[in-house]
Amino acid sequence: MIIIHLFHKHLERQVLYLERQLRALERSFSKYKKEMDLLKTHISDLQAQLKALKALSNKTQKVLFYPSGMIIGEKIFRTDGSEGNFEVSQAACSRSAGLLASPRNSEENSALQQIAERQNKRPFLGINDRLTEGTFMYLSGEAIRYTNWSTREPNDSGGEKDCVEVYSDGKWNDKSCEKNCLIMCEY
Ligand SMILES: [Ca+2]
Ligand SMILES: [Ca+2]
Repeated sequence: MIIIHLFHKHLERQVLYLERQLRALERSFSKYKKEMDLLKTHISDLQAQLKALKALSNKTQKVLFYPSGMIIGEKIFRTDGSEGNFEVSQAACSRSAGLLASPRNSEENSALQQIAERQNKRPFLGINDRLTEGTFMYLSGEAIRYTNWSTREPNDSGGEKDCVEVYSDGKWNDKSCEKNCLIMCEY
């Protein structure tokens, strides 16, 4: 009898203990739920701000750069409409703390093509094979990874085509570095 009584007491204590634990858990849960709701509100506020910033950035881009430039990702392509051979173009870009335009992917190439189209001119790229014939490199000496050659280009016709121009369709052609092209810089 005593044993049963003691066991019953023990069970009661266990139940009380568990009930307390459950209440504590409920309190924590409701605290976390409140914090979670607050976080959700913060996130949607941030999303709204980001959307507004993007809209402003698009507008700024149009005001500042149309028709002479474009922002693509973290890069800006820009031309003042003037022309020059490769050396002149390269010097002009570095005077304005930029580099000759070197598209690294199709999005950049397409942006560059659109700007050139507005000028109705073909730009030089910051790419050439002057060091090793047939191996086109960026001005930094780094091997190019993205290319957009036109059919049967580069052909090095006449053995003197070491610079690269962009046709109006965005395709590339190797061309004499002495010829004049649109000066297009990137920043
Ligand atoms: Ca060549
Ligand atoms: Ca060619």
